[in-house]
Amino acid sequence: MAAWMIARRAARRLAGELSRGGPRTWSQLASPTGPAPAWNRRGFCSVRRFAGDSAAAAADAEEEDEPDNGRSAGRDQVDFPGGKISFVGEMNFLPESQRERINCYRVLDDDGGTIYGSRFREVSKELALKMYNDMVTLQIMDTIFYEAQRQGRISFYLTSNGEEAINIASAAALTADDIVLPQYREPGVLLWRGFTLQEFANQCFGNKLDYGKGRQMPIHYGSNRLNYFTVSSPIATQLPQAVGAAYSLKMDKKDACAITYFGDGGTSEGDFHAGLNFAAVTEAPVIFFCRNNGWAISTPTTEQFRSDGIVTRGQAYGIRSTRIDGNDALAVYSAVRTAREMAITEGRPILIEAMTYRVGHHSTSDDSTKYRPADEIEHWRTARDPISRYRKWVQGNGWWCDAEESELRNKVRQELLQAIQVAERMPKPRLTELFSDVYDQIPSNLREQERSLLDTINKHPADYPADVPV
Ligand SMILES: Cc1ncc(C[n+]2csc(CCOP(=O)(O)OP(=O)(O)O)c2C)c(N)n1
Repeated sequence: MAAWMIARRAARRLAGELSRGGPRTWSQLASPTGPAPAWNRRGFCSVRRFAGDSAAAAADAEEEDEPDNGRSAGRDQVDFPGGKISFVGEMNFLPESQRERINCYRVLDDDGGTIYGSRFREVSKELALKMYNDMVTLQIMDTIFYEAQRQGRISFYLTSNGEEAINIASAAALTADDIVLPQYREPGVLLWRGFTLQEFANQCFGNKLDYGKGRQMPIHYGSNRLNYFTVSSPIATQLPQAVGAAYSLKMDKKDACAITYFGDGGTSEGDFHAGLNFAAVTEAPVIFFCRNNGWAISTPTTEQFRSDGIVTRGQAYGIRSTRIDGNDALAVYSAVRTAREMAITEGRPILIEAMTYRVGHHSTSDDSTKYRPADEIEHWRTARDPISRYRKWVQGNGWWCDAEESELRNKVRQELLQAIQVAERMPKPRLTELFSDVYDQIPSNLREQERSLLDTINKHPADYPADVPV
């Protein structure tokens, strides 16, 4: 035991013995005869054990041995607003971090074998293959749309490279009634729900079949039919909205939850904090799914926050939280299914932090080799690729072979090229759509802007794109 720990223990004993009846140990506090601390009564302990491994057990043992988290053996309790709190004779600052980082739930090792003793939710052959199919489809979709942007056929694109397991396995663990409020790097959730390649292409080309009528940048997908809120550019705005949606599901006693996705960068927004607090207080059945991919455009997580990632923040807001390997499809699937059940049956928010890496550039407007080493990207693209890891597991079960692989890749490629051709030829929405749908009755100032736009086009027709009908 470190010298400072011995000294602190001695001080604690002294302080306890000077007060009435001597000190109580952590185990006494947690024992059936003593009052269990609030965090224990809420079941945080058992949740940690479910997700944990020997490291969690070691951490538990350490807690019994040496409490240093401000919940230690105090005797006199006072009813402050919000509940009883113990007094201690020692000034106690909560440490800024735990001695060990929170561990990470994983099922598949890097070679696609299941880790001995890992617990995970059963995945049937049919489900496993649909998951694999969609992960590959998402990867091909990213490659082809990215190329289309480079060819100048669409104005913008953003890939989910390296986050295919997060996209598809989390979607697979939900039901169609669950409401999705995405950031922008989760089109795979929509793909899983049945958004067609043609629908993706229509949105990216902003043609007249795009549900947003060409008014949003590419990749801002949305679908009423599939319970998928439209992506909005300002990050983290979807979090408080997700809590509202989840709360309404709870009021209606629906067997459904809301799930909202966001990146590590999104957690610096005020909306992240408002959303978590709002959810904890209203006990809304919402899953906060954080994709911690290490980067927010060019800002690494080391410059984004000093906490042990995102998972620790959940507990600070009174939200049950877990950290998982986001590149492990089975871990993602198991965690989201379990989170979903807890959220709905217990009426509570859950936070999941999925550790991963953004393999692609932030978007087509970015060149990430300017701020991170190319070999780091290459390592994650190859050695840590979630698709090949999952494929090894699927293939190891005898469910997949090389011939099926090339057939699938060719088929998806063909379908996508066809969808792009159709989307590109489809006329654009009329210009007047720019002004519709915001207000029930278009107000006079917007009418005025519409007239002014038409006048300008009439005066300078050559400066206006010929393929947009006026
Ligand atoms: C409110 C707001 N602030 C800043 C931006 C600019 N911006 C767009 S994406 C982005 C980084 C987001 O990073 P992260 O949440 O980690 O998601 P990732 O792109 O890594 O998936 C920023 C700062 C924005 N869109 N909205």
